[in-house]
Amino acid sequence: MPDNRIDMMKPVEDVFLAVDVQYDFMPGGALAVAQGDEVVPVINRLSRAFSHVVLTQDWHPRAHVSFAANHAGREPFETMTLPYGEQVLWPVHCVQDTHGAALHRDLHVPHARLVIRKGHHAHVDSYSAFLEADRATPTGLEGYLRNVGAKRVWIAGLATDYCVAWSALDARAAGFDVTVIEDACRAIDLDGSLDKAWQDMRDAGVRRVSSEEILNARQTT
Ligand code: VGL
Ligand code: ZN
Repeated sequence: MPDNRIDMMKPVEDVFLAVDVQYDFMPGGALAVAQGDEVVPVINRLSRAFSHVVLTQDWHPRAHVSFAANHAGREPFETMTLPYGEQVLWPVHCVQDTHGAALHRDLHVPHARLVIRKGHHAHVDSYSAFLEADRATPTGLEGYLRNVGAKRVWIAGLATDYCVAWSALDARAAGFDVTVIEDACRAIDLDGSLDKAWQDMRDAGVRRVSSEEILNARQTT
């Protein structure tokens, strides 16, 4: 007899989160990350090893509080105290609906199911894909991941020491098992930020692996 039941699909326990693979973080972009473009083919390969992929996109209004240009007399890469804490002031980057905010055209993840856009509130930044920099406003990603049955979150992208690290720390705080894939990330490295990020991630129990370890273990090319 044919089985006509509509079953719930198996929950997806492993989710690959590819962070901010956008033109403004590529060489020549407004907030260029050295060798940022080198992560694209690695992320494409990794994506094929996961049935569930989520992408993030830094997505700021032009009047965003994180832009040095929006503070008289301030220069990019200075820090400033804002109501929610210390904020690095960045060059204008990833402005909503501009080329710089677009995902790299060579990023091929046709099966990505969700794109989380973050940093869209003019007065709050959001390095993390989970919680904005006020440390109070959720993006919704935690609820989404829980809802689909995720247990382990695998993270790669740009930049290691900002959006990747903050996302990894918040994913841990939310109770997920978290792994950062080092060679599928590149860093900004401002005043020791990269060393600090790895230290914080290690202290929080974030695992650090190479893409080769995953691709070998998951038998995918
Ligand atoms: C990022 C700085 C400002 C990132 C985003 O994607 O790591 N860094 N906005
Ligand atoms: Zn940003």
